[in-house]
Amino acid sequence: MSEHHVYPVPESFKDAHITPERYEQMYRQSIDEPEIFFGNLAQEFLSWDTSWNTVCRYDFPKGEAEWFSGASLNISVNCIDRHLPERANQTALLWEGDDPSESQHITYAELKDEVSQLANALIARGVTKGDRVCIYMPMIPQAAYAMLACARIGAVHSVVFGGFSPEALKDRILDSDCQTVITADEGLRGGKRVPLKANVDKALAACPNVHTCLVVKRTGSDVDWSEGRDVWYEEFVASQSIDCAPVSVAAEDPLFILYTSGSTGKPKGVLHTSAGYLLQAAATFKYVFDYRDGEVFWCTADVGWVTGHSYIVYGPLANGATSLMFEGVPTYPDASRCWEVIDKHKVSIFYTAPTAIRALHVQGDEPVKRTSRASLRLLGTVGEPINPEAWEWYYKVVGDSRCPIVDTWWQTETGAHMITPLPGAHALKPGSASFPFFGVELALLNEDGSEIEGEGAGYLVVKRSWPSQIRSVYGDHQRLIDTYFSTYKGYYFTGDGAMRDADGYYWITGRVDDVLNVSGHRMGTAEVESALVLHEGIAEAAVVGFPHDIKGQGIYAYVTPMAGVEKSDALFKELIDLCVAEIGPIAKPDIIQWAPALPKTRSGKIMRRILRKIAENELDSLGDTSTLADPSVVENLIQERPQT
Ligand code: 6R9
Repeated sequence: MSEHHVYPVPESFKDAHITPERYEQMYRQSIDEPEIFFGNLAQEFLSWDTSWNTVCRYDFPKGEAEWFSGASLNISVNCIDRHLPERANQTALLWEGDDPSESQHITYAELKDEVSQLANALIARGVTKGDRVCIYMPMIPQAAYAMLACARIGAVHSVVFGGFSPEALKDRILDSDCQTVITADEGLRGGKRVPLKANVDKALAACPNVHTCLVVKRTGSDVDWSEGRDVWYEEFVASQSIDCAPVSVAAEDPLFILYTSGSTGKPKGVLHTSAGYLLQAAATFKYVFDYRDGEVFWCTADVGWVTGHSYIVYGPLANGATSLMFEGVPTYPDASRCWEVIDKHKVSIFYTAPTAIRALHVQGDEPVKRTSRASLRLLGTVGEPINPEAWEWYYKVVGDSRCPIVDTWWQTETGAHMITPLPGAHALKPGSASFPFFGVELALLNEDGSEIEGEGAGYLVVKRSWPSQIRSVYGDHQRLIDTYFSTYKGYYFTGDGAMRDADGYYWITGRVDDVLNVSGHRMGTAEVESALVLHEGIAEAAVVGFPHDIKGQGIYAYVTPMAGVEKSDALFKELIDLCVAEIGPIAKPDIIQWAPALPKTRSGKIMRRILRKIAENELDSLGDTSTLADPSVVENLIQERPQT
């Protein structure tokens, strides 16, 4: 957390949407007079069918929050139709294929037709308001059409990242009882094919309620076909009318479910509703990225994550922006790809994850410097803390010391940005997410729940509701209360630790629970452990994170085989395969250490703190080991630690 450099607001941002004075004034009003502030914001950013009775009502201990209740609107109208008078021929989605020779411009007028036809196709298959639709797609325009088509008819989408395994997909389809799935024959990433339809087939073997599977032809490869259930997207959608009357929904009707990992149990279906979510996605998009009419905005996330929801689809489109959607990976065909795409499409704003920046940084400056990047005006990061070295490289080499970097802290549960610099308002400190967005009231708590004033470090909590707040855990409201509103009564608990410096800047230090952040992907240690112990030769497993140069965090698994089971290379491989099969390739352990036993307290609790220290190779600071049932277990693990 070096505080050596502070980068003032550059001259080119002196006329930004939000200046320092405006930030102070707007932030103060958002806290002192939230009804007025958010009422005005809602008028400015969204188009409504009917107006609200109350701006906000919430009760944290009950896990309740309502924004703009009484009002109604349609999310697809807000993202498409209302822009048509002035933007029919403007590019809404700019798609860049995995293969650099492929790209496509979809105008707002075309987007309306595509979305309406797909919405009619869904209606023809019996999908109605409130039904859940699973979207398991590569990064192609149809993924965005699918989300917006659901929104048009009031159906609830559940996008599942295309890198998840059939097993993980099945769990998610069943948990939210999706009866319709939209997918593609295969995906294409970095020149490799991803067997999406085959994965869906495996998942659906255990999902008898799914009556429809719409399949986009992406690669044209052979796929298995279930007559009656499977429908080719192109044929069926093309035969539909391009007119589909949008269904007006209540502000608090659900818009989507998105599964995310927590410290315990299976992933949770985070439920977001309509108006509040769209309002914060839209307002943060405009203010945080200082978006100007006509600019090309590029967020490299996958639509399978919340970042793709809020900053590829909903935030940009609600603002009538041009949003670039990229099918591939930053290193294919080579490490220049991102910068070439920026030049090709004249991208003004580029938003990516620290893990991608680190992966490109190790390739050196040349792949960057051989491109111009003259169109770039602003850079952003999201997903994990960014180390100051990566920040400086991003700033100096990628941005030519010209573009501010917005380091945006937020979560699947928060729906949109919560802590971030505003590029026209705040001097930047590398590694700091800086200040709360409008309406976000933060606190840092001590272990005992008391608030820390001024400078200090503690648990990061939010003190009041914000529009894009998680509304429930799908099918299990009690889990919402237990996870977020019970640890510290009266607060939303983020699961992150943070530090506040003397100037009031926030520095996120990372998760304080058993959640890993591997290349910006959230994963519960418990999920990986459950996968490992599925193996009949394994008695017990404990998983922790360790610092990884590129991924931020790597997965370190301590595995105890059953007595008599050989610790072979074959077993090692079977365990890796199990993690891939149960969760997906992102869950592959980086290190597996055979552990004759795990360090436990006398009451039998695994002492993860010690396992974390061994994984981090911080053997001198194991801390208090006096409660260990058998200290020799730790000695053994240290001696047998694989060299990393
Ligand atoms: C948007 C997203 C949320 C967790 C969050 C925190 C970490 C996200 C960060 C950051 C430091 C940032 N995180 N942004 N940590 N600085 N700018 O990533 O959502 O996948 O739910 O992850 O990611 O630990 O709690 P999600």
